[in-house]
Amino acid sequence: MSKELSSEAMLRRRFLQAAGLFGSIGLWGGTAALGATTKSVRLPFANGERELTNAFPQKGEMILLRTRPPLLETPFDVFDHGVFTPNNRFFVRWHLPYIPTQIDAEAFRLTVHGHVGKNLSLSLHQLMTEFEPVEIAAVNQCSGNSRGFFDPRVAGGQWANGAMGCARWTGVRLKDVLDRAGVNADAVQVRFNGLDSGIIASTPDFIKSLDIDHARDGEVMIAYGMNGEQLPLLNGFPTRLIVPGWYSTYWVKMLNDIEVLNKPDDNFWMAKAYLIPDTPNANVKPGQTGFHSVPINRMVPRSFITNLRDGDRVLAGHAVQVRGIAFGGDTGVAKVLWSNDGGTHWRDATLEEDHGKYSFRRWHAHYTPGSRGENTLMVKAVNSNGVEQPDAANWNAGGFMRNVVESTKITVA
Ligand SMILES: Nc1nc2c(c(=O)[nH]1)N[C@H]1C(S)=C(S)[C@@H](COP(=O)(O)O)O[C@H]1N2
Ligand SMILES: [Mo]
Repeated sequence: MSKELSSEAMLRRRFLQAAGLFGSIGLWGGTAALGATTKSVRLPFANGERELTNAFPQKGEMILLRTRPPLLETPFDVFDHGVFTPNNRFFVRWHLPYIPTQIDAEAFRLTVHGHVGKNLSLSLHQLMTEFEPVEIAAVNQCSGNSRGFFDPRVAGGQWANGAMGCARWTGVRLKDVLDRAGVNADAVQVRFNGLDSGIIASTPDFIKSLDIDHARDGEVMIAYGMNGEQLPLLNGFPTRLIVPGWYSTYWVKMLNDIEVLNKPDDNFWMAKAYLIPDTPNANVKPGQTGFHSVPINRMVPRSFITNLRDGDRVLAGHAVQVRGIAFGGDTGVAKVLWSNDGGTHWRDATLEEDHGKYSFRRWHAHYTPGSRGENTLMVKAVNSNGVEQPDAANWNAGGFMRNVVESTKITVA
């Protein structure tokens, strides 16, 4: 897990320096983002026209879904360049309009309280020096990634497939921090809150909770580093929760408050929002009622072709490489299958380097297009629990957990 942390002292120095340097960030996109660019893209569904923006701090070119609070999607071609999504192209999603634009890294404190032996108030320096640093490669994916493809359409951010990314997260185990506070025997859940808030007091603060055993599993972590750098402000500087294998609604950003609870959290964001039907693949029929709902939780496998897209042309008889990314969801990728005949025959793709079970995994295959005409390429991941992507898309009113087998329609010329 921490094999890349060859010099822990050096690593800590780097993040501390970064925190000092970038501790306060003044300006960010705000309304300046609108009209700052005329470039646009067309996402592959109705009403998919979007502006491309460069107006947000520490961010390169992103697809603009909304300015305040920001929703920025990663342009899909970014995923063709490597396993790790660069920090400046990593998607951004916030719920509440007030996000601090300046954070004093020296003054910042992470507090731990509630049903614990002793309350903690930890500085960034303490987090980086008093706990063992750990690193994990993990996919951060919005529950509503790909929501724009739902048919019939559903309300919510109309993302294409770019509300996901994979990074190497550096930080400390949540377990170690909880152990220092000393969790009481009656603890049931742990609740996480960040520095963002609603402008009007009636907007419920964005807070999420995990069961106590999950919080203490040694994998859930408090990260201060992302791909070897500090976290971009919009991805949660200075610290965020990492919940490997779970949808990113739990990955609370600008995390400054941890509360140990002795009863299940019934706040809005746990009890009312981010609920999925408790059915296979969170799948129901439009209009269906009477099913049981549960908080969204573990991710499911997905895979994508990243170097060819709908409408691309390839030459008959000329070998091309088909390549892309896959992830297993809450466990590793066991295999990636691909088809060049619309799903009649499937073949194993070659898996590339394994960066750990929660990471993207690159894959490739060699494809020699046969007869001329339209052709449908497909890709399907099977995870190491034997779970494979479904052939038919799921549907639910929240637009959550899409993971249907993807198709790319190309022309053989
Ligand atoms: N503090 C805070 N953390 C948050 C959120 C938020 O609104 N506020 N949104 C969550 C959701 S729903 C998603 S998809 C991820 C997005 O993470 P990113 O912006 O770093 O890509 O942040 C999560 N953490
Ligand atoms: Mo999300």
